[in-house]
Amino acid sequence: MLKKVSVLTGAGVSAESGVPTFRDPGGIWEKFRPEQLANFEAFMKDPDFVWSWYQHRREIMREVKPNNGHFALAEMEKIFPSFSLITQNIDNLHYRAGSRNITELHGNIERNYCIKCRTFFHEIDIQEKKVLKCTNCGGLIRPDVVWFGEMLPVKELKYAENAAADSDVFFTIGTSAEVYPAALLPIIAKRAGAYSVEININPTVISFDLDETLTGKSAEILPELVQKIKEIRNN
Ligand code: BJW
Ligand code: ZN
Repeated sequence: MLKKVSVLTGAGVSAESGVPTFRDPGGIWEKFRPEQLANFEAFMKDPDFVWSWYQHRREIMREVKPNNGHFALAEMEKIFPSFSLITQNIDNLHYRAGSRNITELHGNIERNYCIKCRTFFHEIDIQEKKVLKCTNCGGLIRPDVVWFGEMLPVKELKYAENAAADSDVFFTIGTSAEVYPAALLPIIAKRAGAYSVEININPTVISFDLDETLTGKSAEILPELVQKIKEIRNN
């Protein structure tokens, strides 16, 4: 019996909720290149601009709801004795769908901290288009997300690498697998002997390295998959 199942998700999982992806046509990076916005230098150069972009995305993320793909993953957590959900997403939708064992590799847009004294700020007025200043020290407040050139959170990355290496089955869902080190996780899992499955609407740079690719929308494929797993387990 399959005991250890791990999943890596990316922006595609939230696409059907209405959250734009990064690298698809119509995605975020069509208007703004990542190096313009998702790095610390850009923030220091024009904090109000980068801040207003995150405020815009907070607005979107507060309006949207988890989709059937998120809910199916939350159900899978209840089915398998060991289930790790590793996400690159910062949008909280896995949590809102009921998943609990979540490892966030790229942070969370609802958390923010002062770049000087590291005080955290969770309640952000989304109307505020200019960057907020720390009430303790006056430092700039930034979102607690991982920008290019920044280290991923050490504990989370270690957990993800161990889970990948220890999986019987590893799912890679809705990610272009172009951003490292997250993109290495499916490869770590495959090399360690996991049955590696990708779910995506398009082929990706890692498709040929994996055992199986299920082509289609995660919000459609994942509920069908959960249904099948339940049928197999009931027989
Ligand atoms: C659907 C669907 C549907 C659509 N159903 N599917 C090794 C080689 C080269 C470079 C590097 C390297 N190691 C590190 C680097 C540098 C860099 C990097 O990876 N660069 C690459 C671009 C080459 N990495 C870093 O800098 C990382 N830090 C690091 O490595 O630290 C150590 C270090 C420091 C300094 C020097 C060297 C090492 C940090 C990476 C941080 C990434 N941050 C972002 C922004 C987060 C905050 C924010 O949101 O604003 O994270 S970038 C962005 O990309 C975001 C995402 O989490 C991440 C991945 O994107 P994702 O989720 O895959 O989205 P898309 O749009 O790319 O793909 C969507 C997919 O869904 C597509 O495939 C669609 O087909 C599919 N899809 N609808 C199913 N309905
Ligand atoms: Zn401060």
